[in-house]
Amino acid sequence: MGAKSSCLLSLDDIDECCDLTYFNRKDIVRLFNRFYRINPNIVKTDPLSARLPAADIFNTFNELKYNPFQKRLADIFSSQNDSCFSFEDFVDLASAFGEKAPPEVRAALTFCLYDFDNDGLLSVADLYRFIHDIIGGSANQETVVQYILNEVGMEESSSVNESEFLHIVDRLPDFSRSFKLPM
Ligand SMILES: [Ca+2]
Repeated sequence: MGAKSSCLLSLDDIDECCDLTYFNRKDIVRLFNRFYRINPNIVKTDPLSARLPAADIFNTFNELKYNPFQKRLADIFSSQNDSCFSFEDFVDLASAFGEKAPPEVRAALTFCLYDFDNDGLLSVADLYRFIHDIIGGSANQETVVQYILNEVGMEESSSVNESEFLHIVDRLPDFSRSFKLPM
């Protein structure tokens, strides 16, 4: 059944996905097959618009299963804000974190992940939220926050906007190698 799932997308559908992402036709078909296999009965009713719980997708993909940002990813990429992904939502996520995405695209997405209160600024409050939600409560929060502030040259009272953040990660040699999610 899964082997035939790519027939559910028209060539126009596939090309549209290619136009909107960093994927080629082969990538789109491969990702669709993986998406389809999560719940064939639902996906075949409306291949492009059917929505699957983000949690089901995260649990199916080893690349996402242990990602500490699952909730943030669901918040950012669920186009209906319902913690579910259509195939297009899922492809948007895979593309933005994919190996073919330019580093500045991944950096912008990373900024969104860290901006927990979605106010367009990375603030000390976001850093505390990051440590609490992602690293875990056992960390010495103030020490970690101070370390990060020192590393990025931020004052305790200041915040960083997206372009400043992009400038910061541009100086991090490991950034373009890390923060990838090849699927
Ligand atoms: Ca913020």
